Amino acid sequence: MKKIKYSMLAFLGLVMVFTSCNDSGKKSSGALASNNAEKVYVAPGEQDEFYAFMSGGYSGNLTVYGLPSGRMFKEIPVFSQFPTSGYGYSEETKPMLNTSFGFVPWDDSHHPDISQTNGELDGRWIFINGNNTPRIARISLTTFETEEIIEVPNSAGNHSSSFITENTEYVVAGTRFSVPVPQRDMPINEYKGNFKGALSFISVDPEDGRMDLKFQIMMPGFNYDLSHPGRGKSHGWFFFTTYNTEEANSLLEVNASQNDKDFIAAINWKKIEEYVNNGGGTIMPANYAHNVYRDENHTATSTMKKEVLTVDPTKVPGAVYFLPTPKSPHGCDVDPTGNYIIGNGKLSADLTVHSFDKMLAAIEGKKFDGEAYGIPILKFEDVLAGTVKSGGLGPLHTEFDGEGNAYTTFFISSEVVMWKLGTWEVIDRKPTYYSVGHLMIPGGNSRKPFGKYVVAMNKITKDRYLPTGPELEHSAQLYDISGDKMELIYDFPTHGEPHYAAGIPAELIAPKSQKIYKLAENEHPYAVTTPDGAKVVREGKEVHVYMSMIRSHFTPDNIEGIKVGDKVYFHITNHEQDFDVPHGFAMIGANNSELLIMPGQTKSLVWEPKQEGVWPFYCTDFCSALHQEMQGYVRVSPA
Ligand code: CUK
Ligand code: CUA
Repeated sequence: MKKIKYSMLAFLGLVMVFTSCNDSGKKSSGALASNNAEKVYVAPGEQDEFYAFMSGGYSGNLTVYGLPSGRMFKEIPVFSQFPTSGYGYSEETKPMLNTSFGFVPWDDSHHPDISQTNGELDGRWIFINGNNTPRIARISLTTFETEEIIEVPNSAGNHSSSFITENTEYVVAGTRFSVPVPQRDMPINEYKGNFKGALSFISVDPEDGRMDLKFQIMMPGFNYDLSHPGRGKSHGWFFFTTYNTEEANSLLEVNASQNDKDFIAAINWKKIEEYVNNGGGTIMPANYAHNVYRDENHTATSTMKKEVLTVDPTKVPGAVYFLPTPKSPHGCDVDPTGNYIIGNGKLSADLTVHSFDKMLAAIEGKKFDGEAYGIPILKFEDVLAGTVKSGGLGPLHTEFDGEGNAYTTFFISSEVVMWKLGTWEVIDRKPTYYSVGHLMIPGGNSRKPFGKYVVAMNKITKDRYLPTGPELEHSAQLYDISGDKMELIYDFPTHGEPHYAAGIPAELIAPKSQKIYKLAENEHPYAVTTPDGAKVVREGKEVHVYMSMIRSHFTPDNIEGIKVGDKVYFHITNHEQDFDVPHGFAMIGANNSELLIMPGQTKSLVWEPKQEGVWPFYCTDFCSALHQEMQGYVRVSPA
């Protein structure tokens, strides 16, 4: 039924498009607007066709949207404390935010990527990087909870992350800043030749998704900006854009943009994997946290690791090459066939497309143009597949529709340009409002893109929404790409700063994510699985309240015998077994957070009463007609 509707609309679109040539894009004609409204309209009771997972940028989280409606469904806390659910405040989740720098309850998340099997999205997990305090998180696409966070040592500005190889063998993280390795006190102006750039390969267990930092490649001290795995024929390789190959320690333009060309680093990770499997590499001391949230008892554990396996790339002949790429390339994208590697010089107009086949031929023929720190540099002309004369300015990122077309964002000229792989001709261009960063097509960085929509994530919002003080939420724009040309059909606000997003058909996720934690399987050490099990246990100055909750009562609901100066742990088990019936818990004067406890789950919150009296607590999530009856008191006596 949907198909019929779309083709009819496409026909209408042809008629309507002439009424809409309005460059400001602000006020389309009423007729066009209603046509587009139908394309994004999801009627009451119907559901969206795609999930879109958008990075939260400086919110440190991941937000979940529906496409085409642009409705936000959820904010999943990842690197930031989140009082809405108690993530990072509850005893169970606090360890998730441990790092070698201590408890770090914030980060800057940039690039989500969904796990893959044979180069296609499999919808099991989504990974995202913490850019500031280098971390990679794995989020379950069944529970929509963060299950694991691993810190990346020897990294600083974890930007070239978190991208997935085509069977999720590795989630890969590259450092934006090169730093002294190991970290030490040294003059900053001795950067050149002394700082290192670590590229980290974190293995992913195919069964449970557990991450493990398998090896780090210690590269020359450039900035490693973005990366992309090889696909299909280039599976086994990974490509990283670099800038500041001058190795300047101060990046005023005069310093860092002297070189006409920087590099794309091509890494044959299978070769390096073989090398380390045969005992190659050097174990170095390194402190980093590995935090795992365990499903059986809903409790996180944090382990501090002490060493890491490092690889000097010059010790593995044939594993690493540099591909010269003009003008400080930013985005690095590989097309679904795996042959084309696109590096967009952010200070240029043209897009540079390298050929994987030509790269292999040049390596075979040993046609090098010198070397950098022992790493062979290939000749630009030998690896170049083509140049897209875009007519735009400031190209950043490229996605693919699976039908031979590529879509590239232009930050400076504020547009998305659609072009053809192989002929390099520009097919279409549409303005964005304003200054687009990344874009996303569902599956658009995999071997099997789903086409249909492209979402542009814009850096500047200005006049698109009602003003909300000096800052507006960032703006996403939805383009219909099911026709021959792109058509802007919708604007919607996004939360934090979505740098990148990952989209996937709803049918790959929705059926399995109606998850219920079975009360009978709750192995939390402080769980009470029947209301009779509720109790208050004193251990010196610590008091443990084993509490149960079910519509519409807490057991126990009157607690006495607490003294000022005690440390009271509320361990609360939700006895509901219905989908979507959490209960909340909040205590007056508690200076931490509430808890939101899912059916079958146990969560714990610490409260340290400062004043004597009789203090209430209550359920914060409206759960039944007797929600307001869901309350209790704690009596606090003098110490
Ligand atoms: S990005 Cu992180 S600075 Cu172009 Cu992937 Cu926005
Ligand atoms: Cu339980 Cu409101």
